[in-house]
Order: sequence, then C-alpha cells, then structure tokens
Amino acid sequence: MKYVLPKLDYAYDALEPFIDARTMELHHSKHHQTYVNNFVAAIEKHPELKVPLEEMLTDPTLIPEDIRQAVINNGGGHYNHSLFWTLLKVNHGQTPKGELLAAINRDFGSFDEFKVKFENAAKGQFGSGWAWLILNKEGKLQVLGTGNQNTPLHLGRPLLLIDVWEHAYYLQYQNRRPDYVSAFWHVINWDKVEELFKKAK
Ligand code: MN3
Repeated sequence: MKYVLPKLDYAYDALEPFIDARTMELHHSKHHQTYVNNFVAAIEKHPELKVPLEEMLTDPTLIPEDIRQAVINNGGGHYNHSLFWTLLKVNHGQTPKGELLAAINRDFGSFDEFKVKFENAAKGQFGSGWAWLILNKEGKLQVLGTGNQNTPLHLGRPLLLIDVWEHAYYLQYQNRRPDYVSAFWHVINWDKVEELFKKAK
C-alpha cells in the first residue's frame, strides 16, 4: 500500500474569500504532508502490516502497539485531511437536497437545526480537533466532535467534517474560530456529501 499526499482537484485560491490561498497551501503541502511522512515512517517499522489505514483507524487494536498512537495521530491526520479536501468547493448558497435533506430533517428537525448542532460541535471542540456529520451504525445522522486527529469511524460513516485545528484558519481568522465556522457553510460541496451518504446507506 502506497500512502502519498493526494493532489487537490482545485487551486489553492479556489475557496477564497472563505478560506484563503496561503492557508490552503500550507495546510495541504506542509501540514498534511507531515502527517503522511510521519504515518509512512511509523508503518515502515512493520513491513508485515497489511491492514488498510481505514481499518486500523476503525479498530486501533489491529495496529501494533509500538506504533499505535503514531498511526492514530498521523494516519488519522492523513485520513481526515484526504476526506476533508474532497468535500470543499465554493457552493454559491447550495444546500442539501433529496434523500440527504430528508434524512437531515428526520434526524435534526430541519437544516437550520442541523447547522446549529454542527456549528456548536465545531466551535465547542476544546483545543485541536474536528467536527463531524456521520451516518451512525443505527442508521441515523449524528453530529459529534473528536479531539486531535481522532476519527469517528468506529461509530459510523463520515459524511462531512470541518478541521478546527488553528492551522486550518489562524492566518485568515486568527482567534476567531466562530467566523471560520460560519464561513465554512459557503465551501461545503453538498454533492459530495450526498455521494458519501448514498454509499454509506
Ligand atoms: Mn488540518
């Protein structure tokens, strides 16, 4: 298995003015690259290890103990960012539709109520981490936060995530994480979220 930094299928400035080009460039080419490098360095210690990253993150007991935390941190960083990039696009006010919207209405009451929950998870995550929308094992949409590079893979399938590490927003928003979280609604590629939702069902 080869683990490399995935190419973005858009330019670093494609998400402006909501996420600036400099942040995107550093975030992708430096931060994400570092997770890849450290993850690869960790698994190179166990050439016999053939478990795909997603399976290791879903059940960390599959990871040899001496590299377990390194894989959770850096493999998690690689996994989370790889998914995150694919879900970003300036959406010009697009919102969820079809079956995804129906599920949001069913499980949160309305899209606005979902937004409040997701924003609260993102703003309220203490320190570094992520906020997520997942389809959980009970078949319900669920919002939650995770610290560091931890994933909710043991709980269900990720559909949407926002990086709330300071490196994701500090250059543009400084300490104003809530402003970054509010701006994030402009850069969600709902078509991709819907694709993940259909696959997850
Ligand atoms: Mn990040």
